[in-house]
Amino acid sequence: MKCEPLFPPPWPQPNGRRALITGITGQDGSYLAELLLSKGYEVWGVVRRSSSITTWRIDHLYEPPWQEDRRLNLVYGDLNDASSLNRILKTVRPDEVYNLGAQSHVKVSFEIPEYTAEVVGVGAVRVLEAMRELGLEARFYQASSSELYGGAREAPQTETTPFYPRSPYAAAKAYAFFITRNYREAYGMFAANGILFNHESPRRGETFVTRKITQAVARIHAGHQDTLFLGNLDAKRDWGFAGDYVQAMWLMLQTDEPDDFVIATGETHSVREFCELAFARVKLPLTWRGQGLDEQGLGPDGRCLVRVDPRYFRPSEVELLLGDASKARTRLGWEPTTRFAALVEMMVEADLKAL
Ligand code: NAP
Ligand code: G4F
Repeated sequence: MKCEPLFPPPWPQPNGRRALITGITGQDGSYLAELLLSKGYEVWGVVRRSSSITTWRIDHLYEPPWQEDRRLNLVYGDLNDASSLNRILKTVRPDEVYNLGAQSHVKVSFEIPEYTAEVVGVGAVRVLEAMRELGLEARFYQASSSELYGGAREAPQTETTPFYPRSPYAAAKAYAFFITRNYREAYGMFAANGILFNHESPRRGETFVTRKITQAVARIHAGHQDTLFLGNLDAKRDWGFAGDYVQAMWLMLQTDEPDDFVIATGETHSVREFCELAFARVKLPLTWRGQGLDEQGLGPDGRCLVRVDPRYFRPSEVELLLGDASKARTRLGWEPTTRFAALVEMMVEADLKAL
């Protein structure tokens, strides 16, 4: 799939600042790289070795290594390999480090909990410790998550809502959150946590529920697929647009004092509502029939378009996430620009176009 740039070139004159991004090949890494390039940064991205090429989200930003004035550089490294992180930080000496790399799929984390803990939890301290040992004065951003709230008793969730992780992924993110705060308090490092609620885009991984739905809608509309199989239709999420959320990451590293911020839209919707809006976009309004595992989403001609498959249920589910980003609004001047209906439309349109 080809990415439509959100912050297109030409890049402005260099601003003399250098940023390092782990997870640059992911959804957020690609938008953040674009944003930083559009602000004049020299951007370095950590890429892990894979048997197939994983750079499709940043291919439109690629500059060959022989281009002398190139602004985007990729280096091999891995959050599971402290020596690679040490070497990269020592040679790049960035001003800002964005730690976005992760095994970021909650359901998969139940299947590979130890690996998830290594990459998501220990990976963060590997970066922080390498920065400390090198005496780097770089500012550090940790990609914390609303999954930390998991089974929280209050909604909306704010920076003071107690954490209640409900998956190996969330437990690992809790370690990363607290170690980031600890390095700030213990060593005076500029280390900030962005507690980001779900954010989506046409670049979202295909196994996250929003993209799975919009891709299926496009395929069903084109006659390439019959039915979409989903898990819990009633889970509710506060879904925003990734392009807005990377702006918040950058803003967090431009403050006078490091702090932790919730980033969210303040609206919550169910998976079911996401489906309804996405199918309606291609003139296939859904009617729900049946209960539980037998529930079906029927199209206007009675065809079964959505079914429930228990394989997509999680051993422990997060039923409701809803964020209150008042602190970010007041202190960072951050506001989301894209609301739920516009997000669904953007994603369906992109998947229709990509077919
Ligand atoms: P994503 O699309 O899954 O991207 C994850 C990135 O991490 C990819 O570049 C991946 O590389 C890289 N990665 C995986 N394992 C690694 C390892 N061992 N060493 C180095 N890099 C590794 O995730 P995203 O949606 O962009 O999210 C970015 C970050 O924000 C993640 O930490 C995620 O947990 C967190 N977060 C996301 C959301 C959200 O709604 N999107 C909300 C809150 C927090 P490959 O391309 O090689 O797989
Ligand atoms: O799209 P999801 O897989 O995202 P989830 O679990 O909320 O995690 C995402 O957001 C977190 C921030 O809160 C990030 F930290 C994390 O890295 C990731 O980006 O699932 C959303 C909801 C869940 O309740 C899930 O049970 O959708 C429900 N769902 C229903 N059917 C499904 C499906 N999820 C997936 N992936 N696939 C389904 O078929």
